[in-house]
Amino acid sequence: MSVGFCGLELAHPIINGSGTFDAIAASSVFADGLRGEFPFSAYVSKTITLKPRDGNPAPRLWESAAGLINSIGLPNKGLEGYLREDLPQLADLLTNLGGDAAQAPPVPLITNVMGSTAEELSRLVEACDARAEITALELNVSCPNVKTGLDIGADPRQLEQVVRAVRPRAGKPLIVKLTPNTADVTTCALAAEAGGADAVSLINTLRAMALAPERRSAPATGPAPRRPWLGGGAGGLSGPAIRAVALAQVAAVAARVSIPVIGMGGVQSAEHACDLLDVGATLVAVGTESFRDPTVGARIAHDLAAQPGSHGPKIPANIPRHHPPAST
Ligand code: RRO
Repeated sequence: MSVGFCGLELAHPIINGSGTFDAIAASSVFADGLRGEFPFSAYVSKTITLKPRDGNPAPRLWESAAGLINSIGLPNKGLEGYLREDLPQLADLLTNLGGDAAQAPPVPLITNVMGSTAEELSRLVEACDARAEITALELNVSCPNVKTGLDIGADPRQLEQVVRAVRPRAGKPLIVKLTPNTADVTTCALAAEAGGADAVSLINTLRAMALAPERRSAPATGPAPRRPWLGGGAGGLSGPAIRAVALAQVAAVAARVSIPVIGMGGVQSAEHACDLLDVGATLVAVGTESFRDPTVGARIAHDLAAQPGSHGPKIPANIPRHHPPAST
């Protein structure tokens, strides 16, 4: 079930979505259990920014119907803190797997970075590229541009410029994690490819919000106001609720780009992973489900390997749109 991806040979196609599996925390909780069977064939770090960040005020999570809305706000130690404190721990964990059994091959580390300008991203990429412990880089482009306020990844022209600027700073594979919160994700994927991305990953969370159940005390006139539940205001929806959206976006992107695609969104089982592989994904990431069951990645990888037949695109490249194009 091994799979080639950007020059790497991975043991199976199941990886984690950035920010959904804390390998350092998991290793202290599960100890040798995690070392015995690491659930993913490559490990994606949470998002790292140039400066340390505290993240958004609580509450940061809301359970919605069949999903989870988060507004975590990128808490992290910043680039220096990551390289000094987290990277040695991650490298030790990912290279010393296998538990009591024979030494398992190292699990490659993909570091996810986010910046609000091409300069910031370039500094992050250059510093991570220089570290031998890191195998590949993922650019999180769901970040507002400081000047325009628009998400870098939502605007194809801006996205292509940013990837083109960052590309020469990385000798390692460069994955662009696309945002689904855009008019046309396929155009954005093609822009990332044109800018020099080696792979794209999708989908990040869908913009969403939840209102606090209780009303504030009523003013003298008019209805009592409601406020957003999440401390950060709006958030991003993940989990089974977005699975069908993810499948449609991954299928649309995989049909157009020539670079590998990492598909994710609401995956809970081998069947869901198989769907993404069958529409053209090379790898599948598991995200929200790992919060419920941190071992789910291993189960999905096993179940997938037990399924007969090889996986890969089995549907026509040109999937009909719901609305056919208007005739001229
Ligand atoms: O940290 C977050 O709030 C966050 C990030 Br960086 C992201 O890419 N996607 C998401 O749902 N939350």
